[in-house]
Amino acid sequence: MKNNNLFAALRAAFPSDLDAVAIETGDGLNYSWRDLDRSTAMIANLLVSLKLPAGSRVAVQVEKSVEAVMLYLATLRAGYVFLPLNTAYQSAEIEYFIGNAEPAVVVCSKKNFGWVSKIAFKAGTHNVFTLDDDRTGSLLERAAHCSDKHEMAFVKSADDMAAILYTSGTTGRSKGAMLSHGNLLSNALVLKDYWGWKPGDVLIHALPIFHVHGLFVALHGALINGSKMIWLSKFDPRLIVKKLPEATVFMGVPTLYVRLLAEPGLDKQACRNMRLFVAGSAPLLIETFNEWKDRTGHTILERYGMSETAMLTSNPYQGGERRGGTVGFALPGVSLRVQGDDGQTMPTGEIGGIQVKGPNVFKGYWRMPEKTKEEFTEDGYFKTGDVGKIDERGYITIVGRSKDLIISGGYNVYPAEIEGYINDMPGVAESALVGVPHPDFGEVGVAVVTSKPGAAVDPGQIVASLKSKLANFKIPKQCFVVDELPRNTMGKVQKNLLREQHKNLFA
Ligand code: MLC
Ligand code: AMP
Repeated sequence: MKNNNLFAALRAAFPSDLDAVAIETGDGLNYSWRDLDRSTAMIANLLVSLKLPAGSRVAVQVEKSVEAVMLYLATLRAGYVFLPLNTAYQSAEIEYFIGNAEPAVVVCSKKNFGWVSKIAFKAGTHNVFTLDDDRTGSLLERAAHCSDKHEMAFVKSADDMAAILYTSGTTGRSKGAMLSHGNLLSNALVLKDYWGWKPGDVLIHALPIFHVHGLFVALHGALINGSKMIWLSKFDPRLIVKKLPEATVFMGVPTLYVRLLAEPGLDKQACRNMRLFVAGSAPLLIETFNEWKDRTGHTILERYGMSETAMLTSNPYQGGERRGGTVGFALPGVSLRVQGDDGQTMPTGEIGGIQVKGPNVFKGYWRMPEKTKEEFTEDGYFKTGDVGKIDERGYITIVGRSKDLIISGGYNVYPAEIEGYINDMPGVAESALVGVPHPDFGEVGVAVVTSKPGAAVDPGQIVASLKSKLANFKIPKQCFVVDELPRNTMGKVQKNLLREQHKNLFA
């Protein structure tokens, strides 16, 4: 019987020369494919020694490092479920995720062990390890005593869960999108082919590894092709420009491209060996697309995806034009349609809700069957919450979102969450968070707040108070206190008017 473990496919793609370099870090350390094999075996053996029940979640909030990748691969290898968490999350956020996911293992950085372990123990987690980006921590200390031979866990069904990614989705609190081994493998294989991965490719990996883009699209892309990665723990545009001549593939959110364009060293010569620049996670401005072409001679390939589905569409790698402002075509195996409010399929060029189906589409939200049901149509399409259109040549353009979501520098900010915190502050009557254009982050949140009669509310204090509770990228970049919020006849706050009013704040 076939083992559906995603790790089996990734391991099978390792090159025959296991001593070749698999990962080179920004500070010059080299890891061979053999190192990856042995270290993932040791960590997998440590996990197995804990005698965790099947389907156990391994929640991880650590700085980016090669060892963090090994932990991810080891979790797959041992047959458990990986749950990555943004390093910017603070205690209230972590408390929610750990409480909701009930992981059997939590791995955090040493500096956070005190508060994270308290939260974990309260939620019934008995195993809390530490891992720092300097290759220290109790996880590796314990794994060092384990064998470097490990028999991969047998994954019976491709539908078995491999990872949970928390996402704000369309409404409500963060929900855990359950991604299966089959979801992730099918997407990796489709992209390997569609983007023309080939022997000798070298990927510059500069994205965080707690979201789809860095963890799945970039990492799986290189691994399933047996390609070397230049592994940068932080996004450092100058270092990337320096490393470009050694690489062939780069992936980034639009903010990364904007910041790279500000580097004087970015030119055709630096990009002479590159064959592919991929952008996604947020809309890429046509100005950035054009400027990149002028400076480097390369046409950025824009693609579209989400946590619940991994990659859905892509501009062509070859055999067609990469059109700026569009996200290309539905990937092979993905069925994508644009639907109107009455459930009718929209004619060419007309705008509607984007719905998708395919082997890459997740099975549902963790322990939320009702919510899952709401997000799927009766004929099995997932409602993405994105609004778009398809032109006469089949190119898909995303024109907006029906979900109330701000995407800032590639990170999702869910206004209802921030508004909830602001509304609970003393003296505040109500609030609205809207996204406005920003030259660096693409879009940022701006808070508009009203006070209770007679109360004096200080915008600076609101921001300071949010900073103590929430991940930094969620903090509004500006806060205004006003007499009232604009409303329509139904009494609903007109966020479009607020967006319009503040659209030039950062111009
Ligand atoms: C950092 N800051 C942000 C921010 N990132 N503000 C708004 N939006 C962001 N994304 C703020 C911090 O709050 C802080 O403010 C200041 O910038 C410096 O913080 P930093 O951590 O030093 O920032 P920096 O390292 O420069 O990070 C910027 C970045 C990072 C663009 C490199 O945000 C990033 O890596 N983004 C990529 C996100 C990503 O991978 N998304 C993929 C999602 S997957 P202060 O005031 O505290 O100083 C997905 C599906 C798909 O969407 O299709 O791919
Ligand atoms: P996440 O929930 O973090 O997975 O974010 C997914 C969302 O990012 C999608 O639903 C889109 O709204 C947005 N997104 C991803 N790629 C693109 C893109 N190329 N252009 C516009 N929006 C994008």
